Amino acid sequence: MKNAKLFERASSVLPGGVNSPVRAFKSVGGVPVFIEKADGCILTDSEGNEYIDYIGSWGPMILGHCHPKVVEALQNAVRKGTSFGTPSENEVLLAEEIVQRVDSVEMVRFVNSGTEATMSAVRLARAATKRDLIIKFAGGYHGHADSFLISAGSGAASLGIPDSPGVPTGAVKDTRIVPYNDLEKVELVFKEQDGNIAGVIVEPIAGNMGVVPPKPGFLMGLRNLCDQYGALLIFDEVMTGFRVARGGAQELYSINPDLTTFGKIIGGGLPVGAYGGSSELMSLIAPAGKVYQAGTLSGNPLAMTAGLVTLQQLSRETYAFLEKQSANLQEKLENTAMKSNVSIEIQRVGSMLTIFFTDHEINNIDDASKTNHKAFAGFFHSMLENGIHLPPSGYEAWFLSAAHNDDIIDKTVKCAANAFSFIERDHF
Ligand code: KE4
Repeated sequence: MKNAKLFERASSVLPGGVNSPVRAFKSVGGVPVFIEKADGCILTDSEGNEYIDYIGSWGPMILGHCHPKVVEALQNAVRKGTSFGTPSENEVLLAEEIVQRVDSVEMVRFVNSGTEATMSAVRLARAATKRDLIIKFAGGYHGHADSFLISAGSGAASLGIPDSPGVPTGAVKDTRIVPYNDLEKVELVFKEQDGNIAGVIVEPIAGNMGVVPPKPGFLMGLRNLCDQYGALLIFDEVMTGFRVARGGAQELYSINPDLTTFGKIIGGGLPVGAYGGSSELMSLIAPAGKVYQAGTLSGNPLAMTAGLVTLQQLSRETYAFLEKQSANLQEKLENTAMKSNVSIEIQRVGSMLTIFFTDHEINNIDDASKTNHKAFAGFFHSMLENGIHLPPSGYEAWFLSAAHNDDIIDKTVKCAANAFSFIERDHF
């Protein structure tokens, strides 16, 4: 009952009872649970119920919650102060850690969210090229800055409001939308707008329409078109950065973008975003250059500490473990669904995956929107009742952590077997 009472109180002081729309369970129905604490891959709600966590705070908790080294480092850091508004050593150390891992990045600027990172990267691309137009992909989600809120994914897609009221036409007149994985349409826009495109912003692996990997040649095609027409390629790696490989999606696909945005994992659960690229490009950013961007809490010492220790724990062995566990989960879920005659398509890259209730491959937001979201909602609640907390939307990615061991995977699959037979029996 406490969850319901908390949600009732929350709903009178917070819009929709939450601080981010997707958390409100709108697309799956029901009352969200209020999490009181977490450890490893286990969440505990306000009523003491435990859940295996596949939200992972939407990506940051790749090590699992309360990793001892992160907790210890934060405890030491907090005793030295929470924010100075001055340079501090850990922001240098974290920047060096990112630069060392991502070949295309020589310099970074820290901000406080993925949204700030993407809006700043787009401003920089426009300043560097002296052009205005940006290409984004339908179902791509780059945060809630005005110019991105058309055909947006994630919570916007979940709520069926990919275009938001309050966004003036002027803010989106310079944004062109193209279907994900459709290189021909991108080339068409470049031809039509020759010399006016400042950049292309893309999730190198889409994670906000559910997980939709790039088709072979798609990312290289974008790289070549940007080179041909003098535009900048911006990889939005807020989700994929340090998630799918030690150097992110750009390491996985061996593509060097001009700019990269980061978030989530680099904060280890505290609010951080970042954008980076060549020293030449980044030196256009104030105070080195004239492109203005600022932030009271940018480079916050606690967030830098949590991010630094998290990245330092992410060894190649950790990524190998995450790949093994995630592949094992995928295979067992596919076999279990088959036994229940439920058609699913699991799309996965590394330790991020989505179950689509459909019988074919998903390549863009249109495909994703035609999958059976009612079945997902039924599956979601059956899993939640059995102690598995999935992301509350069929347009989101599940995230595994280093704490998802074999017993956790087996318990997940066992609960999924019940959930699939519930779906099959009730013919969602
Ligand atoms: P934030 O402003 O939420 O830190 O980051 C925005 C963002 C930018 N780029 C990508 C690729 C992202 O996935 C995100 C945010 N991701 C969503 C989850 N799909 C955040 C969850 C939420 O909105 O509550």
